[in-house]
Amino acid sequence: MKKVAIITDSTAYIPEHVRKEKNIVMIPLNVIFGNETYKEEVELKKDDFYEMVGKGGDLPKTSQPSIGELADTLEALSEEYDEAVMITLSSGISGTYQSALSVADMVENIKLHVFDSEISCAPQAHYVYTSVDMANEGADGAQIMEKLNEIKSQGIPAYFVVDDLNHLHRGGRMNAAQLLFGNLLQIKPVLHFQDKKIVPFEKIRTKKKAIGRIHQLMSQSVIPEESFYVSVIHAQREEEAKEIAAEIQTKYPNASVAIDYFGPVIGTHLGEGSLGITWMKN
Ligand code: MYR
Repeated sequence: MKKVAIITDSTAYIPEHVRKEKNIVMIPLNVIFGNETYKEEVELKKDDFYEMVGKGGDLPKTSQPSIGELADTLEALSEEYDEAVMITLSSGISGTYQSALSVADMVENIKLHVFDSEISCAPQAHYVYTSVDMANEGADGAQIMEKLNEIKSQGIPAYFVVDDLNHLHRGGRMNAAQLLFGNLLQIKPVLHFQDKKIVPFEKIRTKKKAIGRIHQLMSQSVIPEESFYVSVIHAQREEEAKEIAAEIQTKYPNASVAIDYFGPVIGTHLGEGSLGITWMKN
């Protein structure tokens, strides 16, 4: 029996060796500096990206994968697979999901199921790993989609804080009215996703207090004796992320705590110095 191919976009930031090991197909989004377009994670890795931004000059922009690239990937997969499940970043922040849906209608030799994660980064990767495990156990595309929707309906808590809200404002990923309301630009609000979009969760004055608030939200939502998975996600703040991860690990010895990164596309919109924490069932 043919297995289901599992596809995701680059913003799940699944390291290359894990993608290879788990046979995950990754479709990159693009970062554009002036006239140059780079496929993130392939032509532009995170450290080079943040170095380029740090040098000043043109501020980057981002774009979704082209329909042609998606169609070519599907065409190639159809040689080996009858079905594929593609997990995308939120349709509220990128056109990737819509493009994948159009391609699903175009391709003939493979059935493409498209799942809108309604988020990005580590929570998106969690949907991908669940899909891989199910596909390896023989589940078909419809069964995988059903499970992903079940996880989504339970929700994956994810909160983040940025150093400078202007990046989100400039990239149009946060509503100007929300930003200006209550002078959000002067403070460090805790952000989260609601209805596929980024919105302020709570107004907090400093980053330290914002991280403290996220810890508090975690303690209200997890059962400390149970095992669960936590990801601390950062944009070039590895030491800070390690400290946060160590604190979480000490408080919850049964948790598996990982450190992940905001790569070039997400980093374009959040900016260097951003930190996020997400937790989910193992
Ligand atoms: C595109 O150009 O299609 C990509 C746009 C990406 C917008 C990213 C906005 C920030 C997302 C933050 C995710 C945090 C997850 C914990």
